[in-house]
Amino acid sequence: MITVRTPRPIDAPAGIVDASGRPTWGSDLIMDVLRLLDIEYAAVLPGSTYRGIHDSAVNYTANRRPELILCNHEMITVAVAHGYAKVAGRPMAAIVHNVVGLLNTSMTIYNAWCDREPVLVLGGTGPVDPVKRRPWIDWIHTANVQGNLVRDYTKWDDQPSSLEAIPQSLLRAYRVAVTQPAGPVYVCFDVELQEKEVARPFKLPDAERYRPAAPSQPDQAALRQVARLLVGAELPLCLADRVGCRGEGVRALAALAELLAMPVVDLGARQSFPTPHPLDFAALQRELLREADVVLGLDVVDLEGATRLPASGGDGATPGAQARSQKVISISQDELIHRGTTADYQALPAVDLPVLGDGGLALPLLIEECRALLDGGARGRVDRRRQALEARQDRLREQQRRYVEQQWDHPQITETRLVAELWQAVKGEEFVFTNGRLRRMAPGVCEIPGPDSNVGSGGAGGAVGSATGVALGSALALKDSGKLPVAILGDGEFLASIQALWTAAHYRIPSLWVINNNRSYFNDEDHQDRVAKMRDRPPENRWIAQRLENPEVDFAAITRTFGLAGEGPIKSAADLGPALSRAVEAVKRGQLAVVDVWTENRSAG
Ligand SMILES: Cc1ncc(C[n+]2csc(CCOP(=O)(O)OP(=O)(O)O)c2C)c(N)n1
Ligand SMILES: [Mg+2]
Repeated sequence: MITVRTPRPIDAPAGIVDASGRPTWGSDLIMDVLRLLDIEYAAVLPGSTYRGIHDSAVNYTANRRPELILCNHEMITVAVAHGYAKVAGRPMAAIVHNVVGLLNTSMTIYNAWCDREPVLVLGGTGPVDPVKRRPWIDWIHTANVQGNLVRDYTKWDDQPSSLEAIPQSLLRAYRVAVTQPAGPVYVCFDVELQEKEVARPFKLPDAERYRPAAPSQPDQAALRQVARLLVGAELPLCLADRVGCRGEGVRALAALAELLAMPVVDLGARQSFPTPHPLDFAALQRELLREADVVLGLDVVDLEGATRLPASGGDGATPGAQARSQKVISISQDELIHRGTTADYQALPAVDLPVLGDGGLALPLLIEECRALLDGGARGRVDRRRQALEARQDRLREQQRRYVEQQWDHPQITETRLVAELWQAVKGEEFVFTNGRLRRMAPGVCEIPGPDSNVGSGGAGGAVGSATGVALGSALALKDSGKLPVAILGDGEFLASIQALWTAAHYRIPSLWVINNNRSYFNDEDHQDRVAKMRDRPPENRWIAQRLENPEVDFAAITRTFGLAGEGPIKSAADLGPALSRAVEAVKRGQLAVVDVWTENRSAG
């Protein structure tokens, strides 16, 4: 438990702050509405096109709710807001400079879009009126229409053209962003509108009357059909991905799984199904898919991919569930957000029983429906299944233990050993994993007790650039919670937005970041190896323009230049445990700590 409380706010304004509560300028009004929406933070990288908003944030709302969080690249502002939303379950703002700042955010907006997380992206432009523009600079920093730059991967965008339109625009933006499926929105404010005087007293709307609707519950009759299939199944299998919008869904899923003795495969996009649970079978996804007669998909991002089995030859290209006599149920509402621009909607899955709605909300109703159907015969099947699965779980744990053993003493530290040592250092704490594929790196090692201990790893696969900011934003949401945020970052991911350390240092955002430093963009080194072999060319060249060697980056030294705790580079497994323990202590003192671990350059192919 982290006990240190950091003083807040960190950057308190000096001098006269307008505490009148009456907006004088357009941008005061913008801040009033952000207050109404109770936006806690706004991540910023400054720019003159929103200087009005910046002044109001400091001198009108006194840098409190929202408090400005200065970042050093616009992509980090949005990534921070994305990570915050994953933990807090509500949006914060990211405010960015006109065209150039917005263009810098584009990948991380897309990442939040694919993760279906709400972010309130705000920005300035202009002056929109060409007559008011200064030569050159105001022209290159004005777009027609600015929202177009991110329209394809935001849920909505707007550019209010009068003071009266500001509250409506922001209230709608918030509502659209958080309504499920959630996503980022963008609102642009003409510099002139921000700096326009509010001539008459302005009555702010009653935000209560513009609240977002609750997520939609699936149709009860459809759930009754789902229950019939599940209860009648020989082996029902649950593929669980986002499982509704927040952790309650995962908790209800555990109850349903127990009722039916149904194995659960957590696909990892959002919060975790408890890994110590006897029905956690994430490691046996393919094996169980071959056997299951009913598959229940809960908010699965890529259901077609998740139900696909590799051909016996093993290229992964054979169709999955479609080819077998298996009933597939999908509870999801993702279709409501599909667009044609990018294919983040994934391959079209064959589904026997599609159910539209929030998977998390479906579960309590589904439990009731299943209970009502569980007669003697069904109970007998459930009991037999429970016993068989228990034995299987024991075998699985044994296999995982053996795998960890094999990975233990290598000449260089393996990813598995890294995670195992990290687990020893954090298992006594109230931890939250904010990045890192723990199950893949070290199967069976970490015991994630439930959804509140792991934020999941959904998104656009844009970790190079977004992972560090997302981890920082998750830690920001956990600040003062007493919990220990823990991220495992690749060296490539970390280096792409390493300047996030400044924000962590300035705002005293504690977190433990362990760098899985294989001195390479290894994922792609692996690809080069494969393609060279396919072409009968020398795979020995796979390292060129992939390795981060000569010079190797000293992440711990860089970290220390920000006044933060840096450990490493750790090259020997014996040094890892003590370094991690020291780092955990630094985090408890309210600091971010980086542990740079030199891991194995796995041999490709
Ligand atoms: C924005 C972006 N650029 C490039 C990639 C391609 N890519 C995927 S993983 C990866 C390597 C990342 O390196 P690192 O974080 O060190 O992880 P490693 O593969 O070495 O474990 C790259 C370059 C990407 N996914 N996103
Ligand atoms: Mg790497």
